[in-house]
Amino acid sequence: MKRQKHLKYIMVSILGIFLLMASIAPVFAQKKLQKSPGGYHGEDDFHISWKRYYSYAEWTKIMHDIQKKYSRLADIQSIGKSRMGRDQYLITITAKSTGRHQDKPAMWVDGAIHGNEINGISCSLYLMWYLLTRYDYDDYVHQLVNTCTFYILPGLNVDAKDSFARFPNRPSNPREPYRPEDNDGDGLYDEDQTEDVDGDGELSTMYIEDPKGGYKLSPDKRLFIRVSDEKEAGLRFRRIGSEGYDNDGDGMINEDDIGGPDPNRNFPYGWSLQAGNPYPMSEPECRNVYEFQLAHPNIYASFHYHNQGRLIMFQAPPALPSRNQTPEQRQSMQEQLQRRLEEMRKTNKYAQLFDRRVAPDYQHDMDVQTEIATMGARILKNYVPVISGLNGQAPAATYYMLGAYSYLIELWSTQAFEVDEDGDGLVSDEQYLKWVDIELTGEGWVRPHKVNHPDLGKIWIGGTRKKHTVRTPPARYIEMEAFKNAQFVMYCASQFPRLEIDGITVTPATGDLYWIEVAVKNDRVYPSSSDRSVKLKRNVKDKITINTSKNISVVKIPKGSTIVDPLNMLASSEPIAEKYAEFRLKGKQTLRFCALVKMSGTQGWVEFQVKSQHGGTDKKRINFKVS
Ligand SMILES: [Ca+2]
Ligand SMILES: [Ca+2]
Ligand SMILES: [Ca+2]
Ligand SMILES: [Ca+2]
Ligand SMILES: [Zn+2]
Repeated sequence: MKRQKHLKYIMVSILGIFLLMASIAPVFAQKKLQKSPGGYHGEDDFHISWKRYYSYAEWTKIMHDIQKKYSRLADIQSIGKSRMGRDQYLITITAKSTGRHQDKPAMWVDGAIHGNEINGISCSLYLMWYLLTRYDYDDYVHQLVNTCTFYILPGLNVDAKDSFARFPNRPSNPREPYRPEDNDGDGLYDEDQTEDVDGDGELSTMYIEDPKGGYKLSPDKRLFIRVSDEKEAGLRFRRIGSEGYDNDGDGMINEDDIGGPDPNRNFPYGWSLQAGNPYPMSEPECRNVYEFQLAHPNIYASFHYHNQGRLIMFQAPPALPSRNQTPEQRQSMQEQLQRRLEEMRKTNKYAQLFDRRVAPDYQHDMDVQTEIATMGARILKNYVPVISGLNGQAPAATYYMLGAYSYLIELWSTQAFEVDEDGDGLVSDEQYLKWVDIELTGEGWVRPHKVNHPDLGKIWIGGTRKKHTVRTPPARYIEMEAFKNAQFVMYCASQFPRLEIDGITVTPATGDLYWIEVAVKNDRVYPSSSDRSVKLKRNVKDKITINTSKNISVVKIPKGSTIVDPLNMLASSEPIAEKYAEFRLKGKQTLRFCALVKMSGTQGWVEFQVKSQHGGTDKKRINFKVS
């Protein structure tokens, strides 16, 4: 064995081998590159205050202004109009100097498909701003914007979100696109909506004094609480409901509010009539998004911002049907999983494992999503990764119909993190008020107060949380959430596939024949195409092409793995029999290819080029001569 190795060494050494690297992307120097983490990174080159929410007119102006300033990196378009005729503006971010946006792997980001979830707009705008302002200063951002495209649609449901931002509203309303619906069946559409009766800018709850009522004021007079002792003396109240008038005089208040079907049940995959009515893609706001995505097969992954609950909801491959498992077997499997996770968390507290068995040809997608979710848990800190559902949701269509990895982020929560001291997952009014007092320094609560109501006479209003505390954070917390989330999106984009020719070796065979071996690697988490896109036949295969000097020809060899190194039977390669071979590279995978070439004369060159729809291109050449 030793002797053979020695022989081989001698044979190779008679060749002078020179590697020439052909650089693909030209290098663009960063004139303002900041090397100190404590230094200025450009954000104030275009100042945006993150200490407030914006109306549609305001945030679309911000988009247009920043695009003008960074026109070499950004373009704006309207992907279509909402039901009420508002433009859905999308900003496309990529360095134009390094290629066209449609030729680079892209991240889709949208916010506020539910109109009340306007912190999703803040997060989308923040990502836009971070990428553009830091491009010249920050090497990481520079590379991302050079090599990827970001399609950012800050406010998807533009009608409802504008109403939510500008007018007094409950934290969870208005939510749906403005398709007229007759909720009370009286033949009129949206004829009795909520109103801010006391004009304080909040939609709170109305109570009326009633000796037989079931509510009383709490000792500190901030809450309406249930009466426990019937005999106890004092004021009693009856609860009426949300602030508003009886606009149509039918004796009911707020019985026919604005808003149609749930837009995040309106997408085609897993759609059902009950939630997504009247038919898939019936809402123009959703259809415009899906049509844009269909027309842009370079979209590799997507983020969809919602609130609330601090969740990283990712699309996973379909679960294998459980084959006649008994409940006991099922439970034992879950316990095993739990034990493995506990073991993993001894060394990484962010480790994740998910209870989903998938078919072998989906395993890589499952592994990739697990790895990404683990990093998400680390970057976002107090967010919990979970597998997302189908049900006509936007991310389900992205993954299952387009083959792009997708993530639904539930932003913010006062529910289990900021306020829930006893950790039972619920927030009592008392716990909430403690948060208001300590961290919001008194803001965030509507105190009960007397009001004259035109229909009801003397009433009380109050005893509720204010709009921007429950589902949309108080303005002071916007940037904290937005920054972490921008980091996670950027991390994912940084893991988009990148194909590289790693090394080329030349080994003499017999006479004028030579084995050329080339390694192609992808050291990113994501594969060159998802398992799902392969299933959908939407993936474009990666391709390796061989070129040679005139005196070198590629010898035809049969397909199938070839052992190029007789000393190492495991070092098998796929032969490039003709001019090219097609393949698919998984995340963190290296594939080897070989070609048998015949050379006349004493010197020549062989060049390899790889081309991948999402993983870019690379080219390397090897010159060799027999000395
Ligand atoms: Ca009606
Ligand atoms: Ca209605
Ligand atoms: Ca009010
Ligand atoms: Ca009414
Ligand atoms: Zn939502």
